Order: sequence, then C-alpha cells, then structure tokens
Amino acid sequence: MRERARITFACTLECAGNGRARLSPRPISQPWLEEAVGTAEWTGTPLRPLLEEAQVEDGAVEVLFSGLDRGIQGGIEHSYERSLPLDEAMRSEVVLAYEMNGQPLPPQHGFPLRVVVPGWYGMTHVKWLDRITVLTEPFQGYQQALQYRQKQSEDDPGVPVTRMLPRSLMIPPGIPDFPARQRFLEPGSSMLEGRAWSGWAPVVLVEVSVDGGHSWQDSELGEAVGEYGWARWTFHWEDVRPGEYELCSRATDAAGNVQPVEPEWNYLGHGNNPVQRVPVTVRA
Ligand SMILES: Nc1nc2c(c(=O)[nH]1)N[C@H]1C(S)=C(S)[C@@H](COP(=O)(O)O)O[C@H]1N2
Ligand SMILES: [Mo]
Repeated sequence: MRERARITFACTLECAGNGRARLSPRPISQPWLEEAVGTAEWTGTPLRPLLEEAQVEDGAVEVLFSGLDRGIQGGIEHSYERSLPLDEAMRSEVVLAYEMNGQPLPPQHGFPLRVVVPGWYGMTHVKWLDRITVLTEPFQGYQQALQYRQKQSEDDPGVPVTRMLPRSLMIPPGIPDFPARQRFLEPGSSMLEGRAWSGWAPVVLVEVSVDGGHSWQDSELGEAVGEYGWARWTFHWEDVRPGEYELCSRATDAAGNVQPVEPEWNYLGHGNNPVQRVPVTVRA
C-alpha cells in the first residue's frame, strides 16, 4: 500500500447512531448523545486505481469491505462487512487509509488499514480491513441488510442509511454543574461557537436560537476543513440578561437538507439529526 500514490485529506466521520440516546423510546444500542463524531486527517491511497488494476468485470454491482473482527449480533455470527455500490466505490475520494493525523492508524481506528468514504456515515468506513471483494449481487450480510437501515419496527426492511445528514454542534458555553451538566454563564455578551457538516453537500447556513428553537438568527460560517471536513461557525450573543435559555443551532446544506427542530424517531435511531439543545442559566 505504501508504495502506491499517497494522499492526505481531512474528513469528518460521524456514527449513524449519533444522538440516539435522546430518542424515546430509546433504541437499544450505543447510547450516544451527540459525541459520536470527529474530524481527522487521513493518509492513504485511492481505491479506484487499485480496482482498475484488478480489472472489474462486466456484471459487477458492489464492492464489499470485510473487517478482521468477528462476532455475533442478532443471533447471527459474522465478520463486520459492508458494501458500497460500484459507482460509489469508484469515486475518486474513496481511500484506503493507513495513517491518521500523521501517525500509523491507532488500533481502535482500524490498524493496519481502513476504508475512508467521505460523506458517508461511520459504518461505511470499515476498519481492520481483511479483504475487498467485487460482487455481482447486492450484499445481504447482517450489517447491510438488517443494521444501518432506517426502519419503523423490527420487521420493517426499511431503507439503507448512506450519507451524513446535516448536523451542527455547539461548544457548550460557560461552566457546568459537574454532575447535572447544566451550564452557567455571566451576563453581558457571549461568543457561541461550534462546527457543522453534511455528507450531501457543503453546509451553507448555520442558524442559532437562544429561545429553544422559536426564533433563529444567522451565525457566521467559516470555511470548511477541506472538501470533506466540518466548518466552524460563530455567533455573537449580545446583551445577555440573567435568566434561563435554551441554545440551539441548525445547519442547512446546499442540497436543501435542514436539521429538524424535533427528533424524528426510527427503530435503530440511525441518521437522526435534530438540532442540539443546550440549556444555560445566565447568573445575576
Ligand atoms: N471492522 C469494523 N469496522 C467498523 C466498525 C466495526 O465494528 N468493525 N464500526 C463502524 C462504525 S459503526 C463506525 S461509527 C466507525 C467508527 O470509526 P472510529 O472508531 O474510527 O471512530 O467505524 C466503522 N467501521
Ligand atoms: Mo457507528
């Protein structure tokens, strides 16, 4: 791998289940609040030239990525595997990565090799790669056909989860009540700051609400970290009086996707991207 063409780029990766713990009834899986997201600089080699050298034949429909980890989920023993439609796998930004932030991939992030698929939710970025297989039939494995689908009940086949819907997050301002996490601020003015991303198109707008999503004002949107990374936003909250507030932020992308104000429940809690709510107390 290391002898092949080498590229380095930033990419934001978010778990499809991010935000799941806020849903009611709560889907049974990792109880993420909003923390299951990050941006790293990845180094690796593009997948497409490798597939071209291997000569993908007529009749190929998908590319399957198999991880070395094996386990049991839903009573089915399997290795972690996910496929991509051939045209998505052939996109120039899909990379086999062996470094993260200038270091060899840390074990927990996929050493020695993982696939990075910019724009797609985390489940697509298969870690601990063992094998890449070109398929002539769509893959029906557990993590493809039963998990990572937006469905309304256990039996609903649902629709596949693919790219990241827009989301924005706020760096919680002020200081916390340690156990309860309620935030405390001083009156006057306050600089709110956060990050926003979407896997469908660049984020074009981040709005901020200080009244729980009733009224919205535009923030100042900075440049994204490269083509596939999140963007910084800032908002000057002026003339802040003592009282209780609920701070929210809402991202819109160039494809017209907007974060919903209220969560939209689904059985596995995937692709759930409502606005974040940060309750704060401004002290007298
Ligand atoms: N082999 C393998 N790859 C995997 C997974 C896994 O369980 N096994 N989990 C996926 C999921 S659900 C996510 S959100 C991302 C998390 O990547 P990170 O651990 O680098 O943050 O890895 C993906 N790749
Ligand atoms: Mo995930």
